[in-house]
Amino acid sequence: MRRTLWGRASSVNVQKVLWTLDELALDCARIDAGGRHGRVDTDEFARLNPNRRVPVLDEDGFVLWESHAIMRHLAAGAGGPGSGQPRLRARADQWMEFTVTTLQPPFLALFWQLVRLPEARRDPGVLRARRPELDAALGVLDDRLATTTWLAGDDFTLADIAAGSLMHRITDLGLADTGLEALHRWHRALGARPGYRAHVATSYEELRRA
Ligand SMILES: N[C@@H](CCC(=O)N[C@@H](CS)C(=O)NCC(=O)O)C(=O)O
Repeated sequence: MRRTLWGRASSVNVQKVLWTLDELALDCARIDAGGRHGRVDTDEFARLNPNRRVPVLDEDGFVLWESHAIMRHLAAGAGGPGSGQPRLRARADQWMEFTVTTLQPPFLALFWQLVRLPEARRDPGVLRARRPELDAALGVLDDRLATTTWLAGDDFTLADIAAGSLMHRITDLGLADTGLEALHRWHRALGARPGYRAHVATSYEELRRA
């Protein structure tokens, strides 16, 4: 099967898929798209994803967008984490949904304020408003990880990849209180995984605007 992933390696949503591919030991070509690479504005790309967002997976013409859908598809096809264990899979899904609805929105708002927007367009009011939301979400993760090794339980799952893909930038920007001991213990465990080191713990300087 010929598998291609469209998306720039600096995107956290692309990183989630790259890390998943690494965990599953699946081969995949990658085409840079989005950000400074452009391409998402072309008609060709709109036919792949009408939202003009990355990542997009193409498997012999089967085209799929939305990072979490892509991760689940890859894991299901490769007999990855959660396959054949419906409750583990459901618990992992719960934390993946939490990531996309509760953790990622305040993180992205803060990331734009601290990194992506030029100084003149930053708004301290956004930082003040969204920081408590991120703190609350990280507190929920910390409480969970105080009782389990990984987010879904004893096993590493896609939930750890989904939420864990944000952790490099969150900690690098000093947004995770040092008192969140379980969260930091989990983050260190993620750091021992080659896929995290190769695809997530990477520079985001190309995204910075002065
Ligand atoms: N919910 C989507 C979000 C996709 C998304 O917003 N991707 C961003 C990058 S993280 C994007 O394509 N931005 C436009 C660009 O990079 O040019 C997913 O998880 O795949």
